[in-house]
Amino acid sequence: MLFRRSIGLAALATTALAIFAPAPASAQGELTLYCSVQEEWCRPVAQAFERATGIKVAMTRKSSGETYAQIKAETANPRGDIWWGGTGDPHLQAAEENLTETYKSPKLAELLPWAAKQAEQSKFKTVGIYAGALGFSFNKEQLARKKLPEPKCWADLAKPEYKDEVQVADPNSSGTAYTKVATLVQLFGEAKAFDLMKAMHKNINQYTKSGAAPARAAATGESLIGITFLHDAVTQAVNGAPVQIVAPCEGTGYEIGSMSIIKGARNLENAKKFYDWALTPEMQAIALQAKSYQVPSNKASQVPKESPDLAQIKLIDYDFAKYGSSAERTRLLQKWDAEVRNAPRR
Ligand code: S7P
Repeated sequence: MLFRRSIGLAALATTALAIFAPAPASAQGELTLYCSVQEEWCRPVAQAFERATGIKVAMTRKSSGETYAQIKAETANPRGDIWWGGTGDPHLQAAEENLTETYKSPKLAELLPWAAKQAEQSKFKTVGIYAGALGFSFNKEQLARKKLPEPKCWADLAKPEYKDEVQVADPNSSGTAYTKVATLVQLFGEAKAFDLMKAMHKNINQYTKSGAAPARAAATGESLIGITFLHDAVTQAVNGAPVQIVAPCEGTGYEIGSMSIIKGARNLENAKKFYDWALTPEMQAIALQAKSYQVPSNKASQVPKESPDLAQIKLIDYDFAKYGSSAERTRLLQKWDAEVRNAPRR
């Protein structure tokens, strides 16, 4: 996959004016937005869409796995219109299970190949909106105080000297943590990956609900090490936290953050309006205000200078078709619950 830094600022000016023009006087209806990025990014997105269109947005923020489960639970009586953000695997699973609508946005031609491929692969039931690599960060001050060596590799996180020093989310609720499970399986093979996760389990101080929480815990020193997407650790570094960000030495996986229209959406036309808007460079630029440093999917979007340079990271050829399939995601989560979550910690 080709990740590139693209700049198209000049091209944005005209559409930017249209997108951020004052709200039309008359109300244009409603939109129920299920948002799976950080709250700090969800809020300005909802507000900017309201300003641009006059459509009233009811937004709920939940992690990727939780949102997938909610949409599935609401199949008989869908409440959400659009699911924006969150890792691609559960969006692909929702597509396969026919929980999301087919939509070919006129904006698809403006997307980078990895984002358009996500749409083609799902028969246009989801689409890529950003990308980001997985890794970890550690608190440099705590590391020095505890006189511990710098962790550089996935395998280091299983070493006894890091007992109770590692935090990661639960892959059932968190797309980030499921990406970690799928990444380790693809890097090491399933048997070795599960052995590694069982060994790491002894070092885990908490399985959080949200994927980005461990980056905040590493930033404050509540946990020495946090496994997250690298861009979530960059947010902490930009805020001045004493963290070191690590792309693991063995290589790592990545996400294609995605967006899907929910099957049976009550406000389908408004969901399509949001979808088209969310693929524009103007909308994708809101990420920067929210200190979110993923690589955006529109070719003309500016990649923030703070974003981890994916071309410089040893990325695996993540098999989204397999690890985003209903059978594989369900199987791996059950196996993780049985063999890792419930494994002894001593
Ligand atoms: O906004 C940051 C981010 O890491 O959060 C999304 C994530 O799926 C939501 O958190 P969960 O791990 O709790 O599901 C990512 O898609 C996104 O890059």
